[in-house]
Amino acid sequence: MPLNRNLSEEQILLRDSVRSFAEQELYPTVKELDEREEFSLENTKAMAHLGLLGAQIPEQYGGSALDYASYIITVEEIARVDGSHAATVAAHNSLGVGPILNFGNKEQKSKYLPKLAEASLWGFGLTEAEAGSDAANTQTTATQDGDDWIINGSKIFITNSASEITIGSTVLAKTGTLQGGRNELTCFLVENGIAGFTQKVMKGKMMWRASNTGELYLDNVRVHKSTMLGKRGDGFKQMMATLDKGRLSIAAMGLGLAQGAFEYALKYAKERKTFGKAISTYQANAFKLADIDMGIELARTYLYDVCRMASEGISVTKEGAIAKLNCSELAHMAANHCVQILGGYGLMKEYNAERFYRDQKLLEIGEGTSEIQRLVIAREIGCFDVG
Ligand code: COS
Repeated sequence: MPLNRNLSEEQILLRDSVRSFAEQELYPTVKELDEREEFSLENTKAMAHLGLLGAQIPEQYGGSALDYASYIITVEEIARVDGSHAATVAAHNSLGVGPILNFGNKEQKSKYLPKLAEASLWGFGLTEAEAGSDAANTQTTATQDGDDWIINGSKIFITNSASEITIGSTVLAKTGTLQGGRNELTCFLVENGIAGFTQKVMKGKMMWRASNTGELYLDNVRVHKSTMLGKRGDGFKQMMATLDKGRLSIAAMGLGLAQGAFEYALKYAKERKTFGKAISTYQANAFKLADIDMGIELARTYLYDVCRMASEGISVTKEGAIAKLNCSELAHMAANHCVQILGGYGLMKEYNAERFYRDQKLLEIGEGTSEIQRLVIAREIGCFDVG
């Protein structure tokens, strides 16, 4: 069990209530949803009802206004039970709500935040077929036409963007070319249902199979200039700053998954006997479990510390990358050891180890691959500032 160290009484209460919700309400459904590759409206509404979709939203807009560490704890607790549902919460708060909350004007906040605090979702339209790690290589364009902008292009792998309760997405588009040939990039808040904007659910995923992932198509989508987020040309920086903090929620998913896999493997290892003894007593297994526990303790301390920086408004470009990289590698190790300890059973869908093993892989790819995290850290420590 995680320690209460460094947590306030409110945070302990929050953690315990989200934990029992995840165990009692979500857990009984997650295997079947994963198997059927089905996003659950009912579970999403239940998470909204608990205040999890409004975690970052100020009270004046109907949200729970949690500090960053508290929000991260909610993601961690859901991920301890299931990656898909944790992805819905993390993507919604960090990437859906985040840009509107941090860069939206009063009208935009008043229009969308109350809905997003309830059971509505919002997508983060950054990634494209030709713009993944090279996020600035956006091919989607927005061309000015009087008071309107006409958007053309497509987005791919966008979490929460194509569900029945999604009301729109933040779309990054090229609005011009800067001196030196770089793209001028601008964000627009594009509502679902407007002419030319279509969403398609992506199926066939290895992991997070019960989360909603969409492909977005924008075919001469006409939006008013008031849908622009912040200033023209600020889009890339808004997206990068959103990812800096968003990576903390991916870290929380890695930490939660590692905790879930650890508890599952430890319980199994204490019950399973070979050669007349519980397999947890064999050094081969005991040391694996000790390594995961050590990783969890260290990762949690660092992550909560960085969350406090984020709550104070301190930039976490390097720290977010470190936390995300560390926790996703921890999740990889924990899920791998968990399968190994369960042996043949670890390979069967009936056991949670198999789902942990598939779900962890996304953490090393989504919101910036592990290679991009190393690049961000290397840039921040000045490796490339030579000569
Ligand atoms: N916060 C705010 N601004 C940032 C920033 C950050 N974290 N990172 C870069 N910027 C700014 C830079 O300061 C620069 O501003 P100026 O034009 O004023 O100099 C501008 O953005 C362009 O930055 P840079 O030249 O460093 O951009 P690159 O094209 O080299 O991209 C990486 C840098 C690789 C770090 C970026 O493309 C990236 O993070 N890629 C991964 C994207 C990702 O995680 N995708 C997954 C999405 S899943 S939701």
